[in-house]
Amino acid sequence: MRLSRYFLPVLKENPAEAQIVSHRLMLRAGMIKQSAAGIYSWLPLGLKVLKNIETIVHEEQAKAGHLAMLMPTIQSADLWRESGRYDDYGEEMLRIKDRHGRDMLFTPTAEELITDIFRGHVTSYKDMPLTMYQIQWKFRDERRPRFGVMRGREFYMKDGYNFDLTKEDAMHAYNRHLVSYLRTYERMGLQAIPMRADSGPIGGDDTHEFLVLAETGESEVFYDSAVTDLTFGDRDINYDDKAQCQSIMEEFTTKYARTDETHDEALFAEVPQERRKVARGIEVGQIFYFGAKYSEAMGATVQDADGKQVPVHMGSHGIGVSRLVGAIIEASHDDKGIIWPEGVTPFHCGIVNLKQGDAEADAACEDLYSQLTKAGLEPLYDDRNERAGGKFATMDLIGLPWRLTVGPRGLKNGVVELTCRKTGDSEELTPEAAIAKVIAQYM
Ligand code: P5A
Repeated sequence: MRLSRYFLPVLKENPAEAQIVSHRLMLRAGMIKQSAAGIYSWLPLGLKVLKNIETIVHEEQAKAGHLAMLMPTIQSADLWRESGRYDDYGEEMLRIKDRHGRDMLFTPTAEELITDIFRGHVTSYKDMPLTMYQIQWKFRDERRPRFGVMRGREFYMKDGYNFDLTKEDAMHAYNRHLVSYLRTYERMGLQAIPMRADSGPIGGDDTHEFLVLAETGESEVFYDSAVTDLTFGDRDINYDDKAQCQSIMEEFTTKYARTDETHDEALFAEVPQERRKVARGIEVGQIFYFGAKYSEAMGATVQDADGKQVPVHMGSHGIGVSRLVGAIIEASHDDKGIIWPEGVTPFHCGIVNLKQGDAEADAACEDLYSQLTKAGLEPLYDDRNERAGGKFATMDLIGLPWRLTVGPRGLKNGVVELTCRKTGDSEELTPEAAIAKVIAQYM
């Protein structure tokens, strides 16, 4: 992409309404624009990051054997009356009437709708286990929408639902989700710690939230610092292997890590004092097992091997896809701007032409651009007629991991400059060597 043809409405000043750094940087980098309280348009740069996060979620869900589908955002109130949640959900639910006066709503979550689909089609235990998920917009009329996409009213969520014959199978689904979420967040460059939590309006007793530690996080958390040493890494996982999934789940959840809702001072006191941490975190996901709560209320039963009708065991699992954009920035930025992890960056590399209009510099930039593109990467070429300082400031603000700087002086010596956004380190390399190095980062 050439910056001269892109829509990147960067702001020079810090927007007064933004209280935390991710909100400030998303506005300044031209990623989002507020349209109403807690409701945002995603501008081209922001959308690219959102889609990259979505792709990682889809890929990891596919590996775990979960099936992608899509449900509508507008639902009939009738299903929610069956489960009892139409009245229980309270003011967070946006209620709508259609032209015939029927009660509709904008979906805040989709346990009812998926249960309705399941009961309409699945009648036998032979068609289970089954896990389906979607990535779809949700609406919750939050009392205090704030911090940009972190606590929006409209937000993008991955929501998945498992249907199993037995509690044991459903707990395998729970563990499988926990493992797949660990991998998902790590690919985004994040450490998200599973913590025992409260299930709120979704229901059930077994639930973990995934928290990214950050001072600006809205949740207070209590944990044994040993949990921060755990990483999933590149170990092999067989998602059908119940014992393996369970042992990874135990590895990541046995040490003390809880949100304030479930915090237990007496248990916490058993953690060695130097490892006891109280901090703040951003909730980027949550998994639930709630057994037959919805299947019983809505008559989602199947025939088991003995020919008996039994309600199915269920759980649901969510990832805050749009919130993650903010969470990643909270975890990765400096005073100049965003520092994208390579897994989610909107462009792989920036190209800064120090002397636009200089025949040699222009040709060298075009050549870098076409070679990177041919290699399957997406560079962002700042081809505007602007001061070098302004170009650098924009590149630093939007946070691409690598920057190639091209100018007549370097070209005379046959070199361009390659700069790493994270470390600030620069090196002079031949254009070929610089291209090879950038490509190698994404292999
Ligand atoms: C699980 C999927 C559920 O709704 N039902 C379907 C379950 N869980 S949840 O914890 O309530 O939400 C899942 C994740 O969505 C993100 N999230 C939000 N993101 C931005 N703005 C909001 N107002 C908001 N509310 C929830 C969180 O990351 C949460 O973990």
